[in-house]
Amino acid sequence: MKVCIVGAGAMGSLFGGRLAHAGTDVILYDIFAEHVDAINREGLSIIGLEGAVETVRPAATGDIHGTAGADVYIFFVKANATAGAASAIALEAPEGALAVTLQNGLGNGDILAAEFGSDRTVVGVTSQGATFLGPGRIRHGGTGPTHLATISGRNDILAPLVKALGCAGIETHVEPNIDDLIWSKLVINVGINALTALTGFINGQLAAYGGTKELMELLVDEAVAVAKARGVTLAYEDPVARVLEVAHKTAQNRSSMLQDVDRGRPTEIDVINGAIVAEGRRLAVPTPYNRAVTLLVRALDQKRSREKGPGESP
Ligand code: KPL
Repeated sequence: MKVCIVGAGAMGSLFGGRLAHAGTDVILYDIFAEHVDAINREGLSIIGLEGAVETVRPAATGDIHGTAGADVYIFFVKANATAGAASAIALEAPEGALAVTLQNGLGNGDILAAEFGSDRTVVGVTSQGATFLGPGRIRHGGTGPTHLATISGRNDILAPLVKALGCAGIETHVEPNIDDLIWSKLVINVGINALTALTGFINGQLAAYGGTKELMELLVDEAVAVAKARGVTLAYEDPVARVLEVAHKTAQNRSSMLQDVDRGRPTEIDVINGAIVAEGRRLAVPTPYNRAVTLLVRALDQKRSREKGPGESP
């Protein structure tokens, strides 16, 4: 089986690196030329959970034609790049190849399904964590299960991918109620990501200050009300307690949204808190706090893109 990772940032490099290490034929695709060059020149260094450094040698490319011929395409690009990447990859992918999203937020599966068809589109959620350290270098920050399902419900076709991921040390399960798990992860991101992006706090600091802790609870309560109106069953009893637990367990993390702000890249606010606002509007559930943080993070995004000016790369 050949796997193409579309978007080889921290998480894409982790999945691609682990798969390559276990003997799967992997190609990492990314537009960050220094990262691609470093991997092809010196390999990909992964600082493991216990601190040991392992260097693996997946092939990497910045050329879209280099992605041709894979059996599985796993998308890890930022949400605002999904549509462009999906339409470009669909031209290279063989008939019958699977398109998998393990990205944050809502809506990526629908974008992939529009290009690849619902039979070939796989949505999922992962509890793995990784941080990008620099070209050719990542840190594996946390581990946990990964769950997958096809949009069409034809989950038998997932067996080879589940096996390959398992062999790579990425515990993976097929989960028919994947929407519940995607929402369960979304609620966590709703409570943590925007607040860290706005304050510059690492995850663990959110609970240490009254203002951020209270706002976290308000954001999560709104998301839970929207999830209930949509008929979602969350994977935990007490959502606020769960978000606080994740913030505690990932205390030293700079959330993915804070890392985007750090690096001057557009954030995923519209598929996280913005998605709660959009779903809330559709289901007549008020979401004023999520709307407020969405507007603030969008303003940060706009400020950064104005400062950067046209034509500058991220
Ligand atoms: O998923 C995450 C992210 O940063 O996007 C959390 C769980 C908040 C960990 O940082």
